[in-house]
Amino acid sequence: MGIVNVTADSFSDGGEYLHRERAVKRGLELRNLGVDIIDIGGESTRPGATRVDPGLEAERVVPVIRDLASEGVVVSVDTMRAEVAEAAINAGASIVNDVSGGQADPRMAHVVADAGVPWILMHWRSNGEFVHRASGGNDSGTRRDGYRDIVSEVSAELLSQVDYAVHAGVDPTALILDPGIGFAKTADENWALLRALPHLAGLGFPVLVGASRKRFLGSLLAAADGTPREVSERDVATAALSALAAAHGAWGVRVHDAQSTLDAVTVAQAWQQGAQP
Ligand code: PMM
Repeated sequence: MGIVNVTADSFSDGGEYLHRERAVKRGLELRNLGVDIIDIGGESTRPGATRVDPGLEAERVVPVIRDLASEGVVVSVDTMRAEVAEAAINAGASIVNDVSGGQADPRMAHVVADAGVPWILMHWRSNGEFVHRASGGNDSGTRRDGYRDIVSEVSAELLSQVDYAVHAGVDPTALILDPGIGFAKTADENWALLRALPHLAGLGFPVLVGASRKRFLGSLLAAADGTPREVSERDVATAALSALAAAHGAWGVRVHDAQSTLDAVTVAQAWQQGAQP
């Protein structure tokens, strides 16, 4: 999954694709490289970001989605709002990527159920609110409380989000789970979840991993004086993580730089098969 944020303030590509033509060009570029799904978002979830008006969010994403879908691109819409998801689906989006996992908007489950599209349920302990903490970096959301056992708690919470979705009429085969790397989680918690990917994949749903350029990679690769690695210098680490995620059961990885991840995933595939894929 390739990321195109049609926002002014996303931590990595904020402002770069705010204009329709540039966003569409980037989406086509990613597709032509071999990316399967282009994820279009119109609202940043970075700490300190202010929520955008729903009308503006839709205005940002809908024209881009319409243009990409008309070129045959498979598009997911990254939104927590049912009205934006609905407009995006009408414009040709075929997947809803909801970082609130259905908690932010009670109407979302119905929109997804009616449209019959796949729904990515991400884990984010944010009490269903869009909470921010101006703490720098890109680890989003206020910690509601700590975790005693991150893997079992995130697994149980994801499964309860599944129950909620299924009760609202969503086809369980349309659900994709995402552990929400960097969303109100510490670096150690992120690594524990990544290490537990085979377990998460064993819950019975496809698993998406979104770790691209995130802060814990910056701190992992910090200079000797503790300065985190620049956001723009985290793609090698992201690609390594993509290869490992692919080898440990991920269904997909959500990334900014497509070429490095495509190469890394191809290596992981060849390794697993013991031959060229
Ligand atoms: N991360 C961000 C935004 N959307 N969606 C999913 N499913 N998983 C993620 O980890 C995720 C997401 C924040 O990163 P960005 O600002 O680079 O888009």
